[in-house]
Amino acid sequence: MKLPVAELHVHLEGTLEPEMIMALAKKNSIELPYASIEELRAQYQFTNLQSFLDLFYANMAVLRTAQDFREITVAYLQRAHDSGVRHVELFFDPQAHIGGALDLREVIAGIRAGLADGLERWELSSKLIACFWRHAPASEAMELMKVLVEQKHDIDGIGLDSSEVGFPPELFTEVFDYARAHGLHVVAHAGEEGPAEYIWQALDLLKVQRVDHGIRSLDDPQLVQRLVDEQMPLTVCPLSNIRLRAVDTMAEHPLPQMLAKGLKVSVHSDDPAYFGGYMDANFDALMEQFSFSSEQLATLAKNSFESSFLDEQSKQALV
Ligand code: ES4
Ligand code: ZN
Repeated sequence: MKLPVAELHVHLEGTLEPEMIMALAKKNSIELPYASIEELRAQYQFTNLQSFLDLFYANMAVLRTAQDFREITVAYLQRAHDSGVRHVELFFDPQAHIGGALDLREVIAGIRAGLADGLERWELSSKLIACFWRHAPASEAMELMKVLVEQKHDIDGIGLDSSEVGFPPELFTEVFDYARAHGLHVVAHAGEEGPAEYIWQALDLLKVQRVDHGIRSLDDPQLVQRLVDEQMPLTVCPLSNIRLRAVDTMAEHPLPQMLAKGLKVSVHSDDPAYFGGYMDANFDALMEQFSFSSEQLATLAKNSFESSFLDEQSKQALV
């Protein structure tokens, strides 16, 4: 199903399709432990977030040049456009790409060139959000944060992702203070596998403008009340939740409950090449299970635009 929406929770590296991984490995002379696409695809069975992240980080090592980043960005935007997406706020993981021959500036320039291509070809507007790894030390994030700000890299905001349990948001308070002081937008993954307490921390300590996932908020009625009162955006990723076993089956997915409680939820694809599809596939799976009314669909679409970092005028043009 194709609904005009804003995609606010998609990781660029999670759009790397198996065919692209094999082709980039060949081009960049990188040895992968899989002999064929079928062997690679056979790895896509996840038991939790970490089992996915292990494969995800290994595969993204095939990205080696600015042109690689440009090409995968354009390939994703083409697919997003085909699935109804009108505006994208794209995540990427800087820590995955630096330390080798490639400079952070080149990575960002490659992605930005791809985003410019998307605007020109499909009128698809975009923002770029650099995510820090919560499994890495906050000191490393802080160093990188200063580079991002000092060199005035073309970044619209920062996020926090990777392994959640055991890495509470509070560890990154200083990094987020610094980012906000420099006018960057701030979001964080919280309450995907981790407890409601991590969502409280993301709100109170990181002072985020959106919570990525946030499904575990339902464990805490006081938190739900706060999120409803503040109309805090929650970017929910249904296929991701099922494939990572954060939710057992689509029938048990909390999205209908979240909508009914008045939470500001919208639907997103997270790592579409790994979790069974893009925006359209997420809506297909939801519709098959819940047969949302046109009113519910309109709310989800409206929430996606309103939760974006577009200026008011651009939002109104898209809603
Ligand atoms: C991610 Cl599904 C998910 N959760 C946390 N971090 C991530 N990075 C890429 N996908
Ligand atoms: Zn995510």
